[in-house]
Amino acid sequence: MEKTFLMVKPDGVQRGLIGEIVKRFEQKGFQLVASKLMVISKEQAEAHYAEHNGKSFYDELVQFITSGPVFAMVWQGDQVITLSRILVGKTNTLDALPGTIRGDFALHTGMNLIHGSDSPESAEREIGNFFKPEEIIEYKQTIQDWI
Ligand code: RTP
Ligand code: MG
Repeated sequence: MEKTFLMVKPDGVQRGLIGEIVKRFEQKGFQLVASKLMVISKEQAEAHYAEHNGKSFYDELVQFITSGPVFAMVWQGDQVITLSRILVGKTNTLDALPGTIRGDFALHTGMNLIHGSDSPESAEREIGNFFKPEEIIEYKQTIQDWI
């Protein structure tokens, strides 16, 4: 079953949106298999956003993502990588449609509440950057039979 890494960023934690965000993925039918509130180290942040190293917003991005607790999660389900990016919404505030998490709650491109892996390779790398294998809980969820 496909897995993805999703993370409520420091602005989402501060705004009390963890529950709202978790609710949306639960209601879609995905299965939560790991989660924790944590403060990301600078090294972890740099590894996570390595693809953006050198861009104008990189330093600000690393500073922001390490500025307070994040809520890191692994979710599982059919096409969860692509479908969760649709639930998240577009990166640019002006493109993030109502009905998406960013469209409903985010005002700024830099502070956009949530991260989601963008490919199977990113998902595997990001899950490994934030979770030990034993922190991921595989369990039978009967609702999956009805989705
Ligand atoms: P994320 O990686 O956080 O899920 O977001 P994303 O795929 O939608 O966007 P990405 O292009 O990977 O950019 C990573 C994060 O960098 C910040 N950003 N700021 N000021 C800017 O032009 C700018 N562009 C990107 C955002 O926080 C974005 O989520
Ligand atoms: Mg990205």
